[in-house]
Amino acid sequence: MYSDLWIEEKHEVGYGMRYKVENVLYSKKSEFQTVDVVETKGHGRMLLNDGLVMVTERDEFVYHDMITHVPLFVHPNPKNVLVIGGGDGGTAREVLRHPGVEKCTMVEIDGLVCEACMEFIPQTAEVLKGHDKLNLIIGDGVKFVEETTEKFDIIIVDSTDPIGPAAPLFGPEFYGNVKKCLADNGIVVSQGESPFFNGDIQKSMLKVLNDAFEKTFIYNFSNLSYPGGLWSFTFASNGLDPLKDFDESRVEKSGLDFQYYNTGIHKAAFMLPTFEKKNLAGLIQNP
Ligand code: AG3
Repeated sequence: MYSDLWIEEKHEVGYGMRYKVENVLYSKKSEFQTVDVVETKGHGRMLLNDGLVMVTERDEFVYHDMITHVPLFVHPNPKNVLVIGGGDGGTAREVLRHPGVEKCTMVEIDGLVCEACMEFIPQTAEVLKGHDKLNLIIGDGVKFVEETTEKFDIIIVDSTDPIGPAAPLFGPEFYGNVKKCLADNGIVVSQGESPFFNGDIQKSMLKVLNDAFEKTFIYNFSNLSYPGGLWSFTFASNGLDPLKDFDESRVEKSGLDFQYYNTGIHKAAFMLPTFEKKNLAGLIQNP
């Protein structure tokens, strides 16, 4: 009975998700947050930041497919990609599967997240150990977009919830700078929280994006590890439309094999439940 260790991500609405833990592999406190990697019974290895589930081996493919392949297949020729956050490496791993990508810069604020994942979650973090197209920077993404003069075809904001170190990644100054360093045909995709629990955050994010960009969308996916299962990404651009400019034939031609992403899921992800559409009315161009 005493060896029966469970962890729980508690949600403020009085709900939690519990996982049986077989082994604690890593547990440290960085200057930003606590970083834990545990071996769970049913979800494989799991990364938690401040007790919130970030990644599990069992279902990380869902999130990483959808944050990456949706924009990379909408943009006709993405060569230079920026990832803000994404310390577990899963997003960079998927970006770098596209042979047309010449460079992927990743800016993660917390080196301990990369350290923990490189040691204990190689499934996502192997790529961080060295890839000729990856430029890994341990630093502040907010500062990076403020200071860089480089232009990116795609910017992916792979952040935690808007508390702690990720909070500025949801604000207008940040997106003003993102806009500045996007190439003309650029796309920015960001972690967009839960339609069920975070309607208010989604609304404020979409307001910020809608003020800065001509086109703004939100798209959903469902996974096993985030509160409620249904989760979202935002999509913004000054031209490209994620459905009208999606050339489906490129997916097959790419020869890439996916566990979650396919052309049907790409299109379906932009079809929203009514309550979400109503909440974001006037701020998104989803059909
Ligand atoms: N990014 C975190 C998504 C939000 C999770 N929220 C939560 N569990 N309350 C995941 C990083 C994957 N590369």
